[in-house]
Amino acid sequence: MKSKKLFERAKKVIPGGVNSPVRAFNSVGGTPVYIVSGSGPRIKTAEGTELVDYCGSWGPLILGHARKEVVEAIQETASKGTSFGINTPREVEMAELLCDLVPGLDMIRLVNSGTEAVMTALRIARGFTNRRKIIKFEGCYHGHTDSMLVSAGSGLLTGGISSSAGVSKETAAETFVVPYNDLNAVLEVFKRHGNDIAAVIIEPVAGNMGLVQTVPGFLQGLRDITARNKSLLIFDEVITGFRLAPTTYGRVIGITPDLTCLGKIIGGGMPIGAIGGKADIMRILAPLGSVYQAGTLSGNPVAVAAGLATLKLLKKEKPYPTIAQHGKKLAEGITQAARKAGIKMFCPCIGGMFTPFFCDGPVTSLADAKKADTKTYAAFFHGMLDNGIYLPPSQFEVGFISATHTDSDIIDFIEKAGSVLIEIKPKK
Ligand code: KE4
Repeated sequence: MKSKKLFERAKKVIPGGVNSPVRAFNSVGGTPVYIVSGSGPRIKTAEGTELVDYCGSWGPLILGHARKEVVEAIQETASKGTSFGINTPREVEMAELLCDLVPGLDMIRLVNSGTEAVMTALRIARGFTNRRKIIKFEGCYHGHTDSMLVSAGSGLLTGGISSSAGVSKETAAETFVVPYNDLNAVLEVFKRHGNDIAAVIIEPVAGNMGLVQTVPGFLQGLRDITARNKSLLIFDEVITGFRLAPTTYGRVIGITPDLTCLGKIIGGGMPIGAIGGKADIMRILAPLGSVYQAGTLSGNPVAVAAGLATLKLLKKEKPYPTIAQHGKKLAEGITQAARKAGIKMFCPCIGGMFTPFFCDGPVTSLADAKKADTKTYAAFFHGMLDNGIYLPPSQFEVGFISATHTDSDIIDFIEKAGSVLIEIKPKK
């Protein structure tokens, strides 16, 4: 009841009652939940119900909710002032640590969100190459900067059309949207527009159409094509940065982009983003260079303290193998349960990221992902919620396992999924 009343009140003073659209539960129906606290893998609703959380604030909480050392770093820092708008020693430490953990990253600029990091990366690319066009991939989400709110145009070689009111068609026309994993499509666009392509931006593991991985050779292909055409390759690692290893995914697979966007985990749950890359490119940023970028709270000491505590713990504890094992066990377990229930499911996983697509696999593009039965996902979401498990409220997002989820949590998830899948199977 409390969540219902809170949502009614919220809708009077916040558009759609939410501060970010996906929280409104429009994809799964029902009343959005309101959370009052979290600890480890668990969250508590306004009604006092405890849920095991597999959304993890959309990725930042790889160490679980309210990790003691992160909270203490926030408290200790905030007690000495929350913001100065003046340089602080911790910003230097954070930039040095990120450049140390991500070889190929010579310089970093801290901002306040993933969107800001992407917006800055695109402006750097355009300023550095003196070109205008960008290539992005269908199904990838890079935050809400205008030139990324674009969907595929009528033809591969025509620029995009805006996917949001308020984005001008001229802006949209400068972004080409091609299918994920389709190198030929990228080559086609470069053949026609190569000398005006400033950058190609991609999520190296896609997390915004559900979990979709690249096919072998695809990312190296992008690296080669962009290098040949003197365009920049941008890896949007807002999700994948420090998710699969105490570094970037690019480092893990040995492909160095020209620019990397970071966020989520590097802030330990506090607002943060970062853009980093090779020194000769990054030096174009003001006050050194001609590309302007600024921010009142950029490098905020409290956010940086939370991020530093998180990164140091990840470097020390390296929870990744256990998280990956749990991801594999969960994905295999629910796939088997779906088979037993006679429901189509393809559940890819990498590290602690997973998406139960309610369709046959493989899913290598947005077109594939759209074959998933979103109604069945919605029923699964609510069935699991009724059983005390919180999943992302959309078929086209990614579930996250943290370092605090235990083996018994995973076994419990699989058992509950088994009974929910039987319950929701459409009766003949
Ligand atoms: P933020 O501006 O939300 O910090 O980051 C934007 C962003 C950039 N790049 C990637 C790959 C992202 O996934 C995101 C944001 N992710 C979504 C969920 N997949 C945030 C949740 C929301 O929008 O409410």
